[in-house]
Amino acid sequence: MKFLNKTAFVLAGCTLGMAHAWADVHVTDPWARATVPGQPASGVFMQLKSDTDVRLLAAESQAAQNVEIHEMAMQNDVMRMRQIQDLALPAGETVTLAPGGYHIMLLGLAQQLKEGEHISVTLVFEQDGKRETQTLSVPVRALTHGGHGSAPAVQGHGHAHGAH
Ligand SMILES: [Cu+2]
Repeated sequence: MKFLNKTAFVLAGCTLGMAHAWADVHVTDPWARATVPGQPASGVFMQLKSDTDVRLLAAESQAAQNVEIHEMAMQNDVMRMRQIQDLALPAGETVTLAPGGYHIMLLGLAQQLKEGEHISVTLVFEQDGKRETQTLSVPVRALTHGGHGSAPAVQGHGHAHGAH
């Protein structure tokens, strides 16, 4: 009896979940970092919050040849970035993509990203094996740094780590 009750409860939960067809992922304050001429890569940042458990699987943009999801992590006392397969968005939690942390990496930029312009970035989410996309108009902003201009580009494997 106890078992049956529990089953009924779980089923009810599923039905409720299906009622609001798909995850509502709220995107707050998206921005892409402005680049200097010839700079091959840049990052896109934002805050993501989903009502249900969702994963960010990928991102796409006309602005770059390749778009990857990256994280920054300490490795032998050096901050390095690496590609991750996906980024979990636990229900109700705000996940921040910011310089020095998770970011969407634009590799092979089609052109310079200038402050004030917008680029189109499509996010691909997955929930229960289903995919949904959300396309954002992302403003380009310069990083307000204390120093002069952008950090020098350090050659990593393929792209400039200094661009972060
Ligand atoms: Cu990166």
